[in-house]
Amino acid sequence: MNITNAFSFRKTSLLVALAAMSALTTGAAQPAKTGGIAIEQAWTRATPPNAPVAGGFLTIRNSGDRADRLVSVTSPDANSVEIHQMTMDGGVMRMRKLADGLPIDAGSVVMLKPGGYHLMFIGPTRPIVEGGTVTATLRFEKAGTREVRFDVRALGSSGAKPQR
Ligand SMILES: [Cu+2]
Repeated sequence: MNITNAFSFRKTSLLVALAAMSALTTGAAQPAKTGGIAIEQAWTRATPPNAPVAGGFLTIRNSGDRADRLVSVTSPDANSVEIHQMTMDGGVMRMRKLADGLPIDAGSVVMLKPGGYHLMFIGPTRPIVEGGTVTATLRFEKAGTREVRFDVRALGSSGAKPQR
């Protein structure tokens, strides 16, 4: 694919994505509920061109009286999405995939943020640019699936806690 084709393909994808997203709820402005699960403050970070991964951050609130679990995530904007945990290992930050998903206890609020739990968008299928959005479908064991829109913040944006 030459540069001209790559550009027009990306532009078309972006337009299609924008059209599709108008039907979705937004994580930041309108927390939507399914069962006891509410998603808030979903955001990601702009990435340099051809970045292999991008982090996804959000707050999951379980106002119900039963424990739930985020079991899997898919996105049209990435080849795959994993649920990761960042840990300190001998002074080195490492991340690992949570193979069994992320437990969301009854009545709890779980924050996915830089330096902690996060979603990992692996192999973005289009550039993730500031001011844009990334969409994903989160599947919970009990609450079912949720469409979430992640606002794209500036490259290097750290949220509440610096990652570097
Ligand atoms: Cu990760």
